[in-house]
Amino acid sequence: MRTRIFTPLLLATACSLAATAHAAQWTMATPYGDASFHTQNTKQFAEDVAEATNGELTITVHSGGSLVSHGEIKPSVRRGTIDAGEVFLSVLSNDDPIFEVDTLPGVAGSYEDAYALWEATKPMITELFAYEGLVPLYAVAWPAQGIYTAKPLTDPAQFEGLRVRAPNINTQRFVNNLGGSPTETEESDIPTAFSTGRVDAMITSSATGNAMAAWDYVSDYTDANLWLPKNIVFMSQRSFDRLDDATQEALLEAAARAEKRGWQMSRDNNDTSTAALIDNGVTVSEPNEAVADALRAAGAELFADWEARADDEAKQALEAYREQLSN
Ligand code: PCA
Repeated sequence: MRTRIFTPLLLATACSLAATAHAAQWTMATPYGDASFHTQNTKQFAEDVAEATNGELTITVHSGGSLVSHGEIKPSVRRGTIDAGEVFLSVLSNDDPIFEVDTLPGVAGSYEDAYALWEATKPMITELFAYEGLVPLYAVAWPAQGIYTAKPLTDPAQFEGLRVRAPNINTQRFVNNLGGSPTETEESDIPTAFSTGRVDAMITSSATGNAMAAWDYVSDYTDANLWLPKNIVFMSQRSFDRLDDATQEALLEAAARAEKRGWQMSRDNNDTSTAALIDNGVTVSEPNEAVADALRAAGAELFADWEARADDEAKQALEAYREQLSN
């Protein structure tokens, strides 16, 4: 019986099966839709990987939460149900306050500073991911966060009772500090939240305001430059370990390129999105002094709250970032 296996035909079949089994096909999920520059960057990353590995690794990106909901993306990669994922980093804040250090006002208010903050906190974030069998691939900032309202925001008293959509817990705390009433809503649910009257205002970027056609439900964007929060793209260590050395190398190299490209896309998108908001009739302005003071006070409270929860390692990472800035 055994000799039969070595007939030429069977041998050929076995070889082609081995070749097929060798090529890896990964599944990846992101909560953000195709209108988001993050998703465009991630899809480009997947294309780059396929090209650089000659198809040895193909990554199918399921966007807009179509495969896995935002909250389930990290657990799914951890369990191995999917190989890779993208999330808004600060939604992981329940695991550790370091994940929301990029949603604190007064820490990093420019792309340069936001990138330096990423570099300073990356070792700790990588270590925390490693405990869960996960490996960060790249992270990219959103444009700075501001406030969308249905009338000009001229007086901090307008925050009183205002129902404000926020993308994470920290932003909800910030809204509370301002006297508003926050609700956490996924980006893709923003239009429904407004059309059903669940929210009056939202905190997000020019990019999301543009992608979600903010002009359909608000009139004003106060470009408050609150903070530049990031998305993080990561993979399962187990999936990575199954790849051969050359494929691993090509994947990491494509990730480095995606990070670089993504930060540039974010800057460019901020310009085009701000222009699109204006073109569609949204009034874009900077906060007046009274509003800026209120935002500063709410931010100081938010920061004190973070400091009370963060451990020494997180505070040291923030310190390292600050030292780097002063050099
Ligand atoms: N857009 C995403 C996250 C931050 C941003 O600018 C959102 O609002 O959900």
